[in-house]
Amino acid sequence: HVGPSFQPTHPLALAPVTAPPHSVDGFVREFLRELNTSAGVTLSRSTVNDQYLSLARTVRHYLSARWLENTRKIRDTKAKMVGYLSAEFLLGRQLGNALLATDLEEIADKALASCGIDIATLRAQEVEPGLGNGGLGRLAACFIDSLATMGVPCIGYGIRYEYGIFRQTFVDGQQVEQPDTWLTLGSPWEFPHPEHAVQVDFGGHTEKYTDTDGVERSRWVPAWNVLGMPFNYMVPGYQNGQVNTLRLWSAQATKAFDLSIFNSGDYAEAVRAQTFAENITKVLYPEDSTPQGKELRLQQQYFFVACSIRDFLDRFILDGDVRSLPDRVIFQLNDTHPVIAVPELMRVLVDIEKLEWEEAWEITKKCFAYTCHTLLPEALEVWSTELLGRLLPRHLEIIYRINDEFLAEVRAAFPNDEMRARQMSIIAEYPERAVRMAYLATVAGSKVNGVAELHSQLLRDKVLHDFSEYWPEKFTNVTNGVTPRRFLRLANPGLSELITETLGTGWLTDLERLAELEPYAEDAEFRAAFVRIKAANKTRLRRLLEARDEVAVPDGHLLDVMVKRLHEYKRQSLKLLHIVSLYEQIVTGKLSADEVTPRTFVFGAKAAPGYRIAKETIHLINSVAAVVNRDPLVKDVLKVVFPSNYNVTLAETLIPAADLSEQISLAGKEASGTGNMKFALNGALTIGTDDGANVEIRKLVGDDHFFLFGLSEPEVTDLQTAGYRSHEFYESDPQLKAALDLIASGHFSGGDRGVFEPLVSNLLYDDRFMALADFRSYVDTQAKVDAYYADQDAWARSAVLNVARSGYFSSDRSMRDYIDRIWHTRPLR
Ligand code: CBF
Repeated sequence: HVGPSFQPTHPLALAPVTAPPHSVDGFVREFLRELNTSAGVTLSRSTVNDQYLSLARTVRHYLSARWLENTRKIRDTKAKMVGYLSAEFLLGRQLGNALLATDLEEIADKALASCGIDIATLRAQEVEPGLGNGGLGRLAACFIDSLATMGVPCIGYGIRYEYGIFRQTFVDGQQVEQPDTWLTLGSPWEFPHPEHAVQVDFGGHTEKYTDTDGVERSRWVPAWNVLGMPFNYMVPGYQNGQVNTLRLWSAQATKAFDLSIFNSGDYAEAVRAQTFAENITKVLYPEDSTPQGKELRLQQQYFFVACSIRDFLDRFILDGDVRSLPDRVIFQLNDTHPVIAVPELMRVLVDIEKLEWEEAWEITKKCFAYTCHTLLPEALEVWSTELLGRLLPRHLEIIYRINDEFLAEVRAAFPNDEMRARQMSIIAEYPERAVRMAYLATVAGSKVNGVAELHSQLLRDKVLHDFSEYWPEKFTNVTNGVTPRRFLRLANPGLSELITETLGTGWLTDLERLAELEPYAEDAEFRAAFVRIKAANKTRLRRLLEARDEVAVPDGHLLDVMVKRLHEYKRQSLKLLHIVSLYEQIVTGKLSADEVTPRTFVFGAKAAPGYRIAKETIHLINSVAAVVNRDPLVKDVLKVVFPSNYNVTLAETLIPAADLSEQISLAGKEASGTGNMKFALNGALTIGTDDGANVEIRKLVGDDHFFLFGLSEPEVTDLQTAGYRSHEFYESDPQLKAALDLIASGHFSGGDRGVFEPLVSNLLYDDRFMALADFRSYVDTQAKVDAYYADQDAWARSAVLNVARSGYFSSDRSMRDYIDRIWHTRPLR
């Protein structure tokens, strides 16, 4: 840093940074300059990639003036910031969002057209950064978009994975994972800052020593270290001139290259340290709800939070007064992945800043809040003390002390209740000694929130019951939300235009204003316009899938869509049973094709590579699709489409085209869901269980415009307690039996009964997520869907009402709730 005392002599260097002129000519000039100077080519010799990179850099110029100003203001005013700590940020493509945020869409279109370039081709050139698995990572991206739009100072901290979520391909219907090489063609949105690299230590041991004041202290003597190199990304607010920062860390070796070993001829050994270090941020763990990859994953988690805490102190606590930290930041822990930040901050405050333990703990408790995103016990991370102690010995010591003091409190509050103390211990003793990260986060966090009303209730009642009894005021709910900029304005320009024509501007940052559309549900002309837009969105999807996946989506079908990670609890298998059942009934003559509402069933899902049942389900979906799609008996009424590599970019075309949104998880298992919100906002009707945020969607859109089915959460619990035997449902429902028997017969596997036997057995004799118990209710409700869809006008009315009543699900509202209930931060303005 040259620092604030640096006095440049040239007057231009003293003036504020300015953006290029907001005009077509200004844009063309910047664009050509980028082509010539950054890409080093003339327009006539440039490739599409040169043009895309130059376009992105051009848009960046418009943002950076605001960005620099924003960052300066945050520093100068010492505004309290949100430090959003998340191992995942599933950003989606950046170009469209940046053009929208800067209000440059039209100018850029014209500017490029005047250069003979179709901007759509350049937009399509962008490879989305897939730095997240699904809902949790995408939620983080929506949140930072909303905070920037609301002018709230925020810094997102995460990991710059060299390979994001794997690219999914299908070979003979089975998922094959390819590396996601998102950086290969250049990454124009990032600003690397090697000079701000941070050292991160690992391993070794601790030792006791007496400091100069005669105080006995512990210190960490690490065994090895790596460097964390930051890459900054701009996070633009929507047309408000605010730009926040996302800082992602990449691991590098402290000593990358050993020249003497290289000279001795051992080339592999010469770069061993580099390879080892870089592995830390090499890949995103392709897991959605079960921990895996253990040691490397813990390394990743510690790596990014250690970098982030150091970075925050260095960049924002310039006077070195760490006691002011709670006034300057609230670190939001996005699930358990960043929770190791708690002992890390304690270590920094006690070991480095030499604060007393008690004072450090008071500060730490004010600096963190924790969001839990799951209800599945296997998704709550635990780290064995053996591993934690080996990798982070000082942190384990700190965790033990936090736990000892916490349990002393519990014992004092509940004397003679040792059972309770054991249940609440941060350290689990069985099946191995391990640290329960959710408990650590709950003990340290100023607040703990779930992500939908039902989820937060179940957290209080079940997963963290003892804690909520002990600290009722600590627990709160913030229902998730989605950014309307990306998922309505960018994804569905037709509908956005109709809304603006009807309501005027302003609704995009005040989404509750969609309620003003309600009366238009009764307006035949408005409905007709809505239906035309839906049809155009279907055509857009049809063209995309034809070009991208070489699949034909028939015209005039009800478009029934289920897109989300493949997981048993989400129950793609239940939807599949419905399809197989319809098919079976038609081919056996139980049902005439004429009686069936023509439907195209779309799936989009990635399965974690090590998740066998999920991968077999993908295979079965593709196998059913292959048979159904070529059977002349059903060809006009049933079509199954499964485009590979579902991602944010595909979602943006798929969701606006959907008629029916499938949200069919077993009640009590989906924490919230956010896809459910995106569909409703784009005018799809939901068929769903009483789970996650479905509950709130149904409450808001109304029972008449939502197809509810299945067991409720208390009914699920009762059935479990009574003893669930899925086989009995199979035996007692001939339609279900016929569908399962057809799969078991080898009909979809070329006569080979063995291929899907494990899946069928799993459903018949285990069925942990009760697909068979909900089958009857599901297919009966699907029949109601068919009947309702026959009345196109009624359907359109319901669809419009879904849009009008979904304003609550904006991530801007979620951010307001976090601010009011947890963060207490203020906008910069
Ligand atoms: O809260 C965001 C989402 O997070 C998950 O994807 C997760 O990874 N735990 C949940 O499964 C979703 O229900 C939730 O919407």
